[in-house]
Amino acid sequence: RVSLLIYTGPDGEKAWPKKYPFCGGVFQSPIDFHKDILQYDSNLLPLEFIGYNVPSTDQFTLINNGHSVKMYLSPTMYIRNLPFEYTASQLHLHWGNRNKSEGSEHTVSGKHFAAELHIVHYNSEKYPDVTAAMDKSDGLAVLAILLEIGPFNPFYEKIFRHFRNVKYKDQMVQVPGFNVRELLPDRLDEYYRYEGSLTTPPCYPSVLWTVFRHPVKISQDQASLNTPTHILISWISLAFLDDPEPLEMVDNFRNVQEFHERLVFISFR
Ligand code: SG5
Ligand code: ZN
Repeated sequence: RVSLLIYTGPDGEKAWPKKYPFCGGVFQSPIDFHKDILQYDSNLLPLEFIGYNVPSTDQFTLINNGHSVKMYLSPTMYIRNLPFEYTASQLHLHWGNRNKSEGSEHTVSGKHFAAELHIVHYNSEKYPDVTAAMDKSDGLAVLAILLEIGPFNPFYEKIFRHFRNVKYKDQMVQVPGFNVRELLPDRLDEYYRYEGSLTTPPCYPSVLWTVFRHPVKISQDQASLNTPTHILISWISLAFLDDPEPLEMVDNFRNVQEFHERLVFISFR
């Protein structure tokens, strides 16, 4: 049986620190962005995305590992305008469930968004791969995109349309390359920046977070909220455990963490 990442109940996130001490430590993520902790920083430039326009002749591997689904990115994709050069590793999503449209990890003034996309990068100037980087304080940079319900989003559909083919554990498909920049909001200049952690065990405090201020819209159908007939073809309940007893993977977001004595820097006033 695969080890399931559990968010609620006796083995839920409150119990993570027992096995994973970092989860009870400092610099934890996600957090709530509220005005008392925000500080404008004029040095925060828009990030530059190199190699993000991936030709359709290249492929991304999309895989269901039994507790979530992730898409490996191309090692030719990297970000500039951070303290180091960070190379793309994979992207994944956090979401809620059909009955409530709250699945984001970060919140803004206490408000959740429907879901949150994470694009994980590692410091390729100092470390050979994401595994070597993930427990180092300057190891990772994650971009977070808040998702809300709106019109159909053709760019996210380039991923979502393949989810029906990775419904079960260990299924894998190849996704034709596309411009990953199109998953990001139009405005790249406005974002929250802080030093935090992985939002899942082992919760290493190794992540330089960039959370874009402006959410991106996907449709209700794409999110599958309140549309049980779409369950089979969308990301909301993709992650099944071993057959024959499939279990929906829902509400895979961590609650916001305490943020004492720290500041979030913002690129906007
Ligand atoms: C998800 O979030 C990801 C992890 C990721 C953590 O649990 O899981 C998936 O996408 C399904 C496998 O990614 C992996 O396990 C791939 C190595 O952990 C990492 O990215 C470690 C470097 C935590 O990442 S997050 O803080 O951005 N949420
Ligand atoms: Zn994540």
